[in-house]
Amino acid sequence: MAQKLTGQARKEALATLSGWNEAAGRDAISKKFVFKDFNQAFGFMTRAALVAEKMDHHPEWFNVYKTVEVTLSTHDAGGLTELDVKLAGAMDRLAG
Ligand code: H2B
Repeated sequence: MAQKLTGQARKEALATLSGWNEAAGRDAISKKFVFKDFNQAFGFMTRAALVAEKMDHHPEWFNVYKTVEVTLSTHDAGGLTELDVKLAGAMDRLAG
């Protein structure tokens, strides 16, 4: 099972991402994606869902019109792991 990211490894992993913040009150990262319209937002969610399913690692997310708020944490590990950082990077690439 993936191990929780701590210390220097955590610092280095988070440094590879941009626009992601450590969530308040829990061991997770979050980012608010804002698209041009609902089509773009939902297209992103569709593509991200396919990546997530392939990884067997799934986002918590909330969509309103053209915004998608994403929170990533590894439930099985009870916190942030390399899987979350990997999925965050993939989402950034999909969002362009
Ligand atoms: N997604 C996330 N974010 N965290 C998990 O711990 C997790 C998951 N576990 N997707 C997976 C599914 C697990 O429940 C299945 C059985 O592999």
